[in-house]
Amino acid sequence: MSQPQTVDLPLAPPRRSDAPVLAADIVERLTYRIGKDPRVAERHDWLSATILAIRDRVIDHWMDSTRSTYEQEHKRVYYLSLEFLIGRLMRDAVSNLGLLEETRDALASLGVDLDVIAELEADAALGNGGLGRLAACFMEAMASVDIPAYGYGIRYVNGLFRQELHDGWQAELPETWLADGNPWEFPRRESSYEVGFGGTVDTVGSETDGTGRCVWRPGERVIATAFDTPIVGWRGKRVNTLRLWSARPIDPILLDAFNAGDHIGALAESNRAETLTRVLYPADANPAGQELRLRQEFFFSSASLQDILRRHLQQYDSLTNLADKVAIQLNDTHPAVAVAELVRLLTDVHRLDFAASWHIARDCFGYTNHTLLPEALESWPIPLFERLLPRHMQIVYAVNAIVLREARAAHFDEASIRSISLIDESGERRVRMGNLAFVGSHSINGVSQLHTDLMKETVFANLHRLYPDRINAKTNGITPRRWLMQCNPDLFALVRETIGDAFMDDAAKLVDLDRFADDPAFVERFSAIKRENKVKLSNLVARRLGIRLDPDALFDVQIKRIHEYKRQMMNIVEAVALYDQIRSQPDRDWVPRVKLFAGKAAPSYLAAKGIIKLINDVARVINNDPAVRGLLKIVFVPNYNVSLAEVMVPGADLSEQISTAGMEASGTGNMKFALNGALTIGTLDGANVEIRDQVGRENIVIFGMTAEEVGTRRAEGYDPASVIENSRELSQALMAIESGVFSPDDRTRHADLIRSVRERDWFMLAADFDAYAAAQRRVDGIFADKPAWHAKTVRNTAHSGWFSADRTIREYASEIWRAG
Ligand code: B1H
Repeated sequence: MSQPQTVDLPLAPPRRSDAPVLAADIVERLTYRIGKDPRVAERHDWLSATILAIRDRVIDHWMDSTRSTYEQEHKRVYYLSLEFLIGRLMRDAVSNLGLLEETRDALASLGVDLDVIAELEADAALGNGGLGRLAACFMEAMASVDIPAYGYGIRYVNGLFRQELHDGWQAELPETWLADGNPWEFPRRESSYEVGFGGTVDTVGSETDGTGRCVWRPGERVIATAFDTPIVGWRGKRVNTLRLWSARPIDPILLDAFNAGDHIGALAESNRAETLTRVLYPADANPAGQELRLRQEFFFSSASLQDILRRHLQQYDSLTNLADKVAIQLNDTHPAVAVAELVRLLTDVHRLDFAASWHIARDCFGYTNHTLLPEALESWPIPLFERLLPRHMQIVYAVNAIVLREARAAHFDEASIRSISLIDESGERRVRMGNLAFVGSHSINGVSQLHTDLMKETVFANLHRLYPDRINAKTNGITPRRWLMQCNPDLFALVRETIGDAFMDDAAKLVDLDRFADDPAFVERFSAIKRENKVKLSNLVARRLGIRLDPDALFDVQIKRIHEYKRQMMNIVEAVALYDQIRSQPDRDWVPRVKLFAGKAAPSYLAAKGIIKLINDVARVINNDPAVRGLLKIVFVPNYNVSLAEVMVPGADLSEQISTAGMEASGTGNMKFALNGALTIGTLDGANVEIRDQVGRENIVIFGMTAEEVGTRRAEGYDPASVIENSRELSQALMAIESGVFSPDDRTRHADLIRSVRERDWFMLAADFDAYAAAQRRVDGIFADKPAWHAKTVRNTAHSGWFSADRTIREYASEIWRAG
């Protein structure tokens, strides 16, 4: 698209977009592109036709953006991520183009409801959780702050599995988002690259006269083909490209084998290639460690780098200025092998010398770390790495030699040197991808201030000592377009009416709402909108689960991946304790509460799946106990995804952010809730700390141990049994669960889960339990005092502007990428 033009071809004239023109365009697309008579068109036909009409408007801006980057020789940013959790795109595109009203009116004139057809769009779930959603928010924010950027990832045919509940247990079903076609993607046959695996490394030329170099001869090759999706920035200012790679075989079918009767063998190579980009690994925060995963990582890293170098060479004809024009951000270590691949491409293919290649690579790369959980740090067994990527193995060793030499020169002791090494020699020898990403990058960032501080003290302590200027904090952000404007249009309209339009381009201006927090007329409207959003959420729950909710109850929401460190278990145990109290003290003025949960468990994570079943078991008993008189309801909404979050976040009163301090790197759901006027109940973990700083301590409910206290407590030898003994509420709740009160059909079902709390309690549920329960009663107290509650919710919205991804992206751009 950025080809220099030799003949002056005419450009398409700009398009009008008032409602009548849009309506005519939609009918035109419906007729000639979809091939449907408007009189018999179904709702999904109208959706496709609408997307096509909108898409044309997107394309106009897309081409302008690409052309201007080229002409002005701007630096390009490349965001490499194995996950992009984008969700639906139509409302995003329409709204960012400023065509929401026009499109709504156009469709209405055709007898079609925009909100109804919007629900039919597939939810693209090419990610697991926060890391993937962050990549999606960043794509939209980079376009919004006018940074020329490309996202690179994999076009998984099957994204994250669909979750069903079968008798309260999670069941995983394939997600087929591409089944009805994908109108947003453009296949780019011309952008195809070979990616190799295995084989041998030869040396050609002569070592002595300097012509010697390595040539990797892969034993296996596949083709990576690009599929582009345009990402529209706010006000259509810029449209960037999300380029996802799909694998296909070099020979689709081995005809000789087929003709000889080997019909399966003839397709083996083809199946092998297609398997590469078939499914997203569903493990969040603990890597799969399988060969196919390493193949996926290399496949998309190599294709992306070949594409980056081709684009750069075509424009600048030289690679020596690569780092001036290219910034590559590694989204965690999943693309860390790109460090070795770039060095290989520069030396072996483009014939730069090794030292120059190494410096260029480091100047191009930045690495974002998203977790400190030891089990989540990627490393690959040397035999596997060497077999699949023999040349990269050599490069890793060569780089390691440089790093270790620098450490020795700095007088590091042997233990420090061992921890810095790219090779873990403590057991089976492995390549440490975190260390590779670190040494291959000029910037290494954490995703909140606390997480960054902990990075410096823990996993990267010695690398930080050797390279003290590299680690920096970039607190995550969320796009306020999707997470306020689009998901909460009534609140958005109220804010706009109240403080004007400035916050639409600068979310920090939301602070102007602060002075309305005690204005009764404003507060009444603000809370009426919250109630309306709770009604919408209740309707969804009634439709999907047949459970009726009281929209005046406190909606207490925990939605995120199911993980022991996130402590959904602490939440459900607290529900059991509350249930016990409601039954024993029926006459207290209990605040009616609905505890809503949603989230997926990694299919192989048995403890997490046990927690889902526990929640559902507890829900069944509590929801059906007449003694509770509706004062407490428990709901697990199945198949959590971006679209469900868009309903649950605006409908929440209370946001549960209760991870064991030091374990949640940032969290981003926490920001979405605060922006939509929910109060946080949370530990001082990840970005909760910064949420407290922004909204003020009076407007958030913090409880429990700090990260430091967790560390000390563990070091001292933590004994959960004695803690449990000293808490009557906790003991009783644990005993009830373990004795089968909630699982009469299988009384010992939850025994293992409870035993792990009693015996080890690595996530310190017991240590924080009483503080958590007390914090919940504080929440009840505030909720009962309506003016106080509402003032706090307004202040949460008013002070959440800093968590706009635009702010985060500007920090990356100025401090890491030097772009834009
Ligand atoms: C986060 C992951 C993650 N951290 C491995 N790490 C994966 C690790 O498939 N894998 O192998 C997938 C995902 N995800 C999350 O990133 C953090 O837990 C959140 O705290 C953080 O907000 C989010 C975005 O930075």
